[in-house]
Amino acid sequence: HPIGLMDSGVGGLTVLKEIQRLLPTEETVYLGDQGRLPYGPRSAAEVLQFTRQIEAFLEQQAQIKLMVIACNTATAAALKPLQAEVAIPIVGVIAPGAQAAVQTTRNHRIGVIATAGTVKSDQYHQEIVAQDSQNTVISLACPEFVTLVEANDLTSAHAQQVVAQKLAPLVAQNLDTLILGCTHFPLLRPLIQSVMGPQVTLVDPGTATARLVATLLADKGLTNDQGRVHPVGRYYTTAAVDHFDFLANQWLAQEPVHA
Ligand code: DGN
Repeated sequence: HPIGLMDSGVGGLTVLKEIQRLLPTEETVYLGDQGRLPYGPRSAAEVLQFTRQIEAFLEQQAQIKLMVIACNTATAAALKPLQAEVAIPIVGVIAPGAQAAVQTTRNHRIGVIATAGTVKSDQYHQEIVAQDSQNTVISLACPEFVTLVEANDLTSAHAQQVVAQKLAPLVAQNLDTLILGCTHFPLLRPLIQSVMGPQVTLVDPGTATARLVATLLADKGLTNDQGRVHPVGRYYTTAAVDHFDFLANQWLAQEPVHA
C-alpha cells in the first residue's frame, strides 16, 4: 500500500521528495488541489472539509496506509480532527518542523514564514514555546511566495524583489533559524537564504516529517522494504494536468539543496 500525500498545489512535492529520498522503496500517491488553491486565505472549517475529502479519495482510490498532510495550512486546520476520524495514521508537517527548529536554534530567536492561515492558527508558536519556553517566535505571512512558486517564477528579478521586500522586516530581527512554514517555500530556498544571510539556518519541515513517517511505519510494522527502488509515483491534480506535470517534473528532477 502507498503513502498518500496532499497539498493545495505543488508545494507538498517538497515533502514527497524528502520521503522518496529517505524511503526509496515506498510507493507514493500525491494529490495537489490546484483547483481550489490557495488554501492560505480560506477559513479553517473550509480547509478541514477539503482535507477530509482528499483523505477519503486517496483511501478509496489508492488504499493508502498512511497520509501526510504536506501542507502547513491544512495541517493547522485538519490534523487533529482527521486523526480522530480515520483509522490510518495521519502525519502533519508543523510538529516535526517546530521540533527541528527548536533543535537548530542557538540564540532562541526563531522566525516562521507561512500562509495567513498558518500564521493565524498560531500552531508553530505554540509548539515551539511548549518545547522550550526560552524561545521567541516571530511569524510573517508571505502568501505572495505561493503565487511565485505556482507560476514557476523561482529566480527572476521580479521574484527576487518580492522575496527581498517581503522578508525585509525579518532581516533586522537577529534570527538564527527560519522555518519554511509553507511547503511551497523550499522551492524558493536559494532566494530566501540570500535575503536572510548565511547566519540564518533555514528549516524545511519536510525533512523532519519524512523521518517521522519512517519511524511511524516502522513502529506499526507498515514499512515496505521489499519493494523496488524508486517505484513510479502516482499523481492527481484537481486542475490542469499539463501545468502540474511541468512543475512536478522540474522540481522532482532537480538535485536537493540542503543547508
Ligand atoms: N503549501 C501550503 C502550505 O504549506 O501551507 C499552502 C499553499 C496555499 O494554498 N496557499
